[in-house]
Amino acid sequence: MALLKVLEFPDARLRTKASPVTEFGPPLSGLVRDMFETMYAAPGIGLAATQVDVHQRLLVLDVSKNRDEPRVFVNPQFTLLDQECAENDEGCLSVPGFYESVVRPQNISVTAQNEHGEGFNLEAHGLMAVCIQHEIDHLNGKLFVDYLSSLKRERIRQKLKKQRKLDA
Ligand code: QAP
Ligand code: CO
Repeated sequence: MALLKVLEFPDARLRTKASPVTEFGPPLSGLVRDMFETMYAAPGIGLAATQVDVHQRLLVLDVSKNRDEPRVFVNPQFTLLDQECAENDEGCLSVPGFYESVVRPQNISVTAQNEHGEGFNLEAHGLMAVCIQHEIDHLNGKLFVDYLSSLKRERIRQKLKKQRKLDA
């Protein structure tokens, strides 16, 4: 098991569009295990492969209260079930320390594969729907700060830069 290094905004690698996963097997399972370990340690509710500098279409999440419902989505796609949107505070392991309100659809249908390559379909609502969309955005090179005003985004960029200087 290993904790993976998480890329931080504004790292250009977070802008990479990930490629479909085509190889299922031990290397993928090892990556999934390490991504869960990294997510639970943070602690976080979701992590996309892009964030650990692996540019493949894979994400893990666990939005359960007891942290005992790990879910893996390989090559995920979603459609809206209706037009209902709501505002939620979002954070991101790649934007540590910052939480901002983002408006997103609340009801989606998701198709994906599990880590063995078997297809599945599920409906997601509320936080689970928000988290899946946030993580799929990562696979497309998009961050939640992109939904904020440029003023807010630049302030976050400056504060993270200062914080990293203090940490160094
Ligand atoms: C995405 O994000 C998400 O700032 C997952 O210092 C979050 O798990 C979707 C984290 C909220 C919807 C709502 C953030 C950990 C974890 C931090 C996360 C931090 C440590 C973020
Ligand atoms: Co994120």
